[in-house]
Amino acid sequence: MKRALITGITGQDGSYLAEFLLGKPEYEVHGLVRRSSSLNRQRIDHLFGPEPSIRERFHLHYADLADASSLAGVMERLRPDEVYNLGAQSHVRVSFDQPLYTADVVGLGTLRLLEAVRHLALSKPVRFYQASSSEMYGSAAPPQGPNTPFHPRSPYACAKLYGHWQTVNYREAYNLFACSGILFNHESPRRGESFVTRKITLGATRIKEGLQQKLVMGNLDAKRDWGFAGDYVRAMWLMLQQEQPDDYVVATGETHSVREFLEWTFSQLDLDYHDFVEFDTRYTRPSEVDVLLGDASKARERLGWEAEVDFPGLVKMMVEHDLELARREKFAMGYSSP
Ligand code: NDP
Ligand code: GDR
Repeated sequence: MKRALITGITGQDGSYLAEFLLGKPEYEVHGLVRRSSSLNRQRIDHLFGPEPSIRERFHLHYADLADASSLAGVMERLRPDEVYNLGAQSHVRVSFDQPLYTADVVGLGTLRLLEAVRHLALSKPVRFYQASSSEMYGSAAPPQGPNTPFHPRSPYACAKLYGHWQTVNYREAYNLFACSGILFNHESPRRGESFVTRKITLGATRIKEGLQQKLVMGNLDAKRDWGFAGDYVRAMWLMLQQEQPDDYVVATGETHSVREFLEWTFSQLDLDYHDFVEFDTRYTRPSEVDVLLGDASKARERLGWEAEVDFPGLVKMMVEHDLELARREKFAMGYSSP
């Protein structure tokens, strides 16, 4: 059996990656979880379902990226073959309100985990994946690819850049099999509710069902290269299966504005977004990333990776999912049958 350890397993990507690896019979998957006052495992609960061949290969352990001793303990106990570092305070806007916390978990947290991996690598081979981000390119002109200089524009992006360079340095200094995946935005029906795509699909479908009157948004002109999270976790795994460790950009190569995402979503529901969307500076950022557009040609050529879900397919998938949620919510409130 191959043993994988995932930080951030309760998040969007962690849940898709766990599913993807458990779909391979040779993998045992271990995830790190944090203690919270109420359970937040909705994205992975189904993996503890009736299928014993999955359930028996899936395990959770308490640890925190802020706590080096917990990481070292888990690493020694489990001795994994692959480590995927997906844990993070991943919200860019929130990182302006909590810059030190974000730097600690996202930046130093990566270093803490790398140290634990380095110690393990003294006694067995281990491969490490770092969840780097297109936010590291910040204000660099599009398209952004492996040779584009970084120019981060938020505490989150600065912390990710620190984690990225530590990953590169551990590869060079200690000959560690460490890869950094510079992933552009990727979304899904499991996307956190406060990221812009999910906020839009949740809001528009609730408006359609009469559960909400308006949607209050920030900068509609920002452009992002949006893909489907399910496609992107495949790229993470592929990076760790290569002969040599390297860094890769993962993106669709298409960019769309937040306004376009609104248009596509509302028009799918036969609504006009102009009738429902309001602006509030509460949702703008002190410094913005205007345009992200990734060049994933290296990932295509070396990993054979391709995005399978396109922009219209992504919007449709999210709208259909959230419309069903809104209908259930309405039914639960006693409006009508579903
Ligand atoms: P989410 O915000 O959905 O998930 C983040 C995960 O990190 C959650 O499981 C969360 O746990 C966990 N976490 C937060 N703080 C800590 C901590 N102190 N110790 C351990 N775990 C912690 O993020 P995504 O799944 O969208 O993203 C996965 C990774 O990829 C992140 O590192 C993100 O920054 C990065 N990334 C994401 C992109 C995207 O478009 N989605 C693009 C590029 C990079 P809990 O549930 O307890 O809060
Ligand atoms: P981003 O994602 O900052 O790119 O980081 P987010 O969805 O939060 O914002 C995308 C763009 O939309 C604009 N925007 C709004 N954003 C939010 N959240 N809420 C709003 O109401 C709103 N209105 C407009 C933003 O200003 C921004 O320009 C995501 C995260 O997943 C990171 O962890 C990851 O590293 C990057 O993607 C790649």
